[in-house]
Amino acid sequence: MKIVLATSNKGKIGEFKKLLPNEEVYTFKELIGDMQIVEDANSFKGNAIIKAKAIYDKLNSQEYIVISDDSGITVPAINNEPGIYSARYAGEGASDKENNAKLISKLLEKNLQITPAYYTACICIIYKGEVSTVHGWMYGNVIAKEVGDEGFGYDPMFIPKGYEKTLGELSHEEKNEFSHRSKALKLAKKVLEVIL
Ligand code: ITT
Repeated sequence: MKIVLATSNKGKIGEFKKLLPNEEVYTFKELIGDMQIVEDANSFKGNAIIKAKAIYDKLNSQEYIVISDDSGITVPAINNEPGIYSARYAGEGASDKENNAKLISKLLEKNLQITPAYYTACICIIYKGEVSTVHGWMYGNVIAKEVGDEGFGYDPMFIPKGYEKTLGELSHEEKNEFSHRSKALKLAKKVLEVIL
């Protein structure tokens, strides 16, 4: 299978490559160069479709399976922020460090050292023009500080359910056993079994 990842996020690319060890995996940049995509839908699913379609249309080939991922962390105690705005919580183009700092300050404003949170991933697959979407979730708690340097994004602030360490302290292999992305990708593989 020739898979094209419709993402520029290095953390996602690393995880997808580990989760798809036996496939030919390309990033869209390797095939068509850089592209700015406006993600203006109001759901993970809507934005995942926008990204996959943009790359599928530009590639203009029946040869590749295009896979996009729209994801984020939701914290119910602070009005479900940052949700679909996770990548740009501290502003357009914000770094992971800046987004984490904003989340920490929002939690501390409400005096929350630890509170429930969950990650969502919506994966969109397009093959020969057919569009499918699947979701995966990972539940746990978010803490008002960063611990560990593994993973990316909000991982140093997230303690998965059943664990006492943050994802920043767990290995890629451990995270990939139960992450929102790996769960969605398992469903995506089932979809591919049907459409291929
Ligand atoms: P692409 O659109 O190019 O895929 P992006 O980073 O802009 O990259 P999203 O709009 O889907 O992608 O935003 C995802 C953000 O959610 C990401 O930047 C992180 O801040 C956060 N996130 C998603 N999955 C995560 C994970 O597994 N670990 C940590 N943070 C994650």
